[in-house]
Amino acid sequence: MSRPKVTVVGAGFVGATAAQRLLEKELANVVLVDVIEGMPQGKALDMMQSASIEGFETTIVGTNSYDETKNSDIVIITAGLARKPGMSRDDLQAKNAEIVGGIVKEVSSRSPKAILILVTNPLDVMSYLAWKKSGFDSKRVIGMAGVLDSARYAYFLSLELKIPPKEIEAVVLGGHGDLMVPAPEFSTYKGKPITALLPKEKIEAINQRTRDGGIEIVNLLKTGSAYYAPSSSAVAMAEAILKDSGRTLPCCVLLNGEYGISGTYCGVPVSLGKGGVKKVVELKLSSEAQTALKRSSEHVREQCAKLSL
Ligand code: TXD
Repeated sequence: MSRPKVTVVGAGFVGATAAQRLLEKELANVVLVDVIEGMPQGKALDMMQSASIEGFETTIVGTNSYDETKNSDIVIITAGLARKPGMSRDDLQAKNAEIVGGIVKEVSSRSPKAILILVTNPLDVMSYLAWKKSGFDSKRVIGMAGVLDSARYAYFLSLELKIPPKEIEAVVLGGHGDLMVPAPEFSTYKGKPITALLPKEKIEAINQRTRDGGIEIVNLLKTGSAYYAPSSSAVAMAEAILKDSGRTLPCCVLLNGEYGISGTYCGVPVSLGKGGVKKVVELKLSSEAQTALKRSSEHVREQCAKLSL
C-alpha cells in the first residue's frame, strides 16, 4: 500500500514524539532527521521494535542526511534550541533562524511539493523565514502554535467547568508569545460561549495561565520544554492535511488583508487540507480582540525585520 511520507526534522522531544504519534496513528511512513549521529537511527529502530506490540504497519527510518527525505508530502521542522527557565521565545531567534534556514534549503529542494509545518521557536518568525527561504506558496508553509495554545486553553477551562477537555472548543489567536489572544467569546461548551458560563475575572485568570502555559512547563521541567501536547498539535495539522479533511484549526499563516493584517504571519483559524491552507476563517472579533491581534502581529513583524533575509 502506498502511504504518504512525512519527514520530521529534529529528533528531540517534540520531533521524536510527533514521529511516534504519526506511526501509531498509521498516518504516514516517517523519515526522522537529526544532526546528532546515531540518535535518529536509534530512536527509529526503537520505535520499529514497538510495531508488533502496537500493531502499526507504518515505518520509520532515522538518518543524518536529507537524501531519504526526497518527495515528502509534509515536512515537520522541530529542530533547534528550546527555552530554559528565564528565557523568552524571542531569545532563541538568532540561533534558530540559522538552523531552520539551513534545513528549509535542504528539504525544499528535495521535496518541492511538500507542505512545511514549522514548530521551532520563535514560531511566528520561523514560519515567515521558512516561507521566504523556501520560495513556496504561503499556503504550504504553516506554523504550529494555535492548536497547542487552544488545547491548553481548553484544558484550563475544563478544570474550572469540571467537564472533559474534549467537550470544549477553544480558540486562541495571535502570535505564540506573551501577546497571544485567547478568544473566550468564540470558545464554547455545547455551543455556549465561555463568557456566558464563567465570570470575567475567572476567564481573565485562565487567559493569563494560557499565555503562560509554555513557561509553566519550562519552570517545572527545568531542562527542555513541553512536548506531549506540542507533538499532538503538529500531528493534528498533518492529519487534517493528509486526510484532506478541511478541519478548521488555529494555525500561524501569512495574512493578506484578513483581519486587517497584511504581509506577516499570525495565528488565526484556517481550514486545512490537501495543498495546505484551504481558507482563512474570519471571525467577527470585538474591537478589543482585534486591537490585541494587531498588536501581536506587529510584534511578529518587528521581530521578522531583524532577520537578514
Ligand atoms: O508551540 C510550539 N510551536 C512549540 C515550539 C512547542 C514546543 C516546543 N517548541 C520549540 O520546538 C522549542 O522551543 C524548540 O525550538 C523546538 C524543539 O523543541 P524540543 O523540545 O524538541 O527540543 P530538543 O529536544 O532539544 O530537540 C531539538 C533537536 C535536537 O535533537 C537537536 O540535535 C536537533 O533539534 N537539531 C537539528 N536537527 C537537524 N538539523 C539541525 N541543523 C539541527 N540543529 C539541532
